[in-house]
Amino acid sequence: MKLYWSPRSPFVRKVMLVAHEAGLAGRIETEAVQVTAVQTHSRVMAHNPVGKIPTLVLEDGTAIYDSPVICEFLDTLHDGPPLLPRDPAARLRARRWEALGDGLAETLLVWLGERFRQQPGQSESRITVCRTKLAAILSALEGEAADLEAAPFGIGQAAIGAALAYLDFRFGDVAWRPDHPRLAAWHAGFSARPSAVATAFWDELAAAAGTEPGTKGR
Ligand SMILES: N[C@@H](CCC(=O)N[C@@H](CS)C(=O)NCC(=O)O)C(=O)O
Repeated sequence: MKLYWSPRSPFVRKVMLVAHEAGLAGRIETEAVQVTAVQTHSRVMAHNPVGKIPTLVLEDGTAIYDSPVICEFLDTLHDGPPLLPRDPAARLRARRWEALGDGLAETLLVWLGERFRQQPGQSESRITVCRTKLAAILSALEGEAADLEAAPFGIGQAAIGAALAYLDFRFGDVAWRPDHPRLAAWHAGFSARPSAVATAFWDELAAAAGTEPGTKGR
């Protein structure tokens, strides 16, 4: 199976985290593509009319998107501990955690989009909304850090771990750790997992241009 992929996408990273945790990474061929809110990619569009990554294409041509659906599919392909809990209450909580992580990633992508916009087109009010949401999400996650630590690693931790790593990757000036010590401790443990090490973000565009991550390309 082939995954349309980028080393700079939090949603792609969530899928790859799940693939590594499930022992499936070796079965996934990746094709690097660049898609943004202002740039489509013909091969991604051919499989996914929404034009977003991650998009997974199976051997028989079946396309699977978006990241929650891909993760649910991958979880059916292995016999290890499930990434989506079978117990309904635990599953509901894992899905909510996934929504929190994905919501954080979406918020950061909107913020990044504003940052790329040239002045005077930049929307201060949009950036303020992103900051407000970021503060609220971090506060909610700080309150759940003990549960994130105690629960078996799953889809929720993958989404939240990827989104917090994206915060560090794109917004290194946001010092979120001092006010969220339990979440910071949990994230340190997440970052040390082999799956997290294997899927680290990488901004090849900024590297090629000799600039900081987040100043070129999405
Ligand atoms: N809900 C989607 C979101 C995926 C997403 O927004 N991906 C970004 C890259 S990080 C993208 O493809 N952006 C292109 C666009 O906005 O058209 C998912 O969970 O897979």
